[in-house]
Amino acid sequence: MKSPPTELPQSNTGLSVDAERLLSSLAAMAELGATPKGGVNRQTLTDLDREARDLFCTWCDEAGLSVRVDEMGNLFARRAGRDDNRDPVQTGSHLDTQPTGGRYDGALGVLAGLEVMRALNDADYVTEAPLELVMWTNEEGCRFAPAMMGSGVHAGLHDRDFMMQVEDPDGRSFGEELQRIGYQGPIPCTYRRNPTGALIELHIEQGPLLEDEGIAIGVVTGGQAQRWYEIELVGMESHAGTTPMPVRRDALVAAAGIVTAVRALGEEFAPHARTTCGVLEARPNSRNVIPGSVFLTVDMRHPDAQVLATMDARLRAAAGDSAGRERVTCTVRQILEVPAVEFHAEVVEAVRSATADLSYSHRDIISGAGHDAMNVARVAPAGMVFIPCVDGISHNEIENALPDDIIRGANVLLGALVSLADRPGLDTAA
Ligand code: HGY
Ligand code: MN
Ligand code: MN
Repeated sequence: MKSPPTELPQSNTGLSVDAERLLSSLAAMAELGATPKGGVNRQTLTDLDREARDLFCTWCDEAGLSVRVDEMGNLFARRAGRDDNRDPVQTGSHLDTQPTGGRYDGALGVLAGLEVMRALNDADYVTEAPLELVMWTNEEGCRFAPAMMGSGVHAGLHDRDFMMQVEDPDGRSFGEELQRIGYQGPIPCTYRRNPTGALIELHIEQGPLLEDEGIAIGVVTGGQAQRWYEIELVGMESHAGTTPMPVRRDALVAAAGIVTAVRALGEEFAPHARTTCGVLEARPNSRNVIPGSVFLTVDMRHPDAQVLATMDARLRAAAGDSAGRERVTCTVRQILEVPAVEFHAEVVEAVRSATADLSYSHRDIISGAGHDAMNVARVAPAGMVFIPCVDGISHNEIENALPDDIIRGANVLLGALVSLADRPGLDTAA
């Protein structure tokens, strides 16, 4: 693991984060859902998510932040500014994880944002515009699809009532679970009700680029487009021992053809395309019954929306062909479309100059993963900061980030947020 020099120079604002405090908050949060392999399983709206939210709110109270909860359970923790009429400069991320998630995906952005508030308190520094730390509900989308749900309703990309009735694999609805954990708030989940002057999200890169190049900070200029699909295949359940091969209508064989085609699409549209089948449920899932039906998910991404549209058409054709060969029915449902996003030039520049001010090595980078900041960018000035993660691994229990990288990222976040909050409001149209 090559990593940049370990000096952590002070910014010219004289402000800096408290490294030990941030690292111990990350360690404490990682205890909630800790797995034997060192990862975290803290899926959205579970009791562990509630514990994480409770801890987050306690820490915000201790830091003197006033917390409000919206209808989707998004949490907004506000630090007053000298001019409280200004739209707040926001930061934050998510606390929900994948089932085999890591300690930093999401939690880094939330807790580094909290550390920024704590560091400003230590310095008795009050920014011109208020600051807000946001914890978005259900960023991962693994228990309740789609991903980035809380920020998606906030930004007007998803309908709140539709999301409330989305069910998890056990048939529990999002709305019931949100109420059950006690985090369905009274505040409307709309951007208009919770405006953003500017937003910056700190996240691990979740890829190998920064580490491979020995670069400390990724100045994120945008995010790639992504589409999520659910595919239902229906054939004929039948006896594994008596049903002759030529008459079978095997939904799993049809699914296998689609999985192979999805992988081939990723290779055909290399080097930027990313294609994944993450969920495959064969029913009745009995070893001596020909699968009568299969549920399959597809995740496709590409920086160029046009190419992704081409891949969409190819996926649908391949699914139809594979189902046709096996004489099974095939339904392809697109459940998420995140357009490619370009972050706001002034926010990107604030990140770049905060990084340069600290003499950290940096490069521009496009996000391969989806993030809440990409939804917010649809309605307000937004940007992101990346730090390397070890071997570029994420969505895996061995996900790791080095302490010096974490502190560098948090110091860049501090400098960029203060810079944005102390200047006149951004031109939101830019
Ligand atoms: O899928 C993603 O890119 C994010 O981790 N939700
Ligand atoms: Mn994330
Ligand atoms: Mn993630």
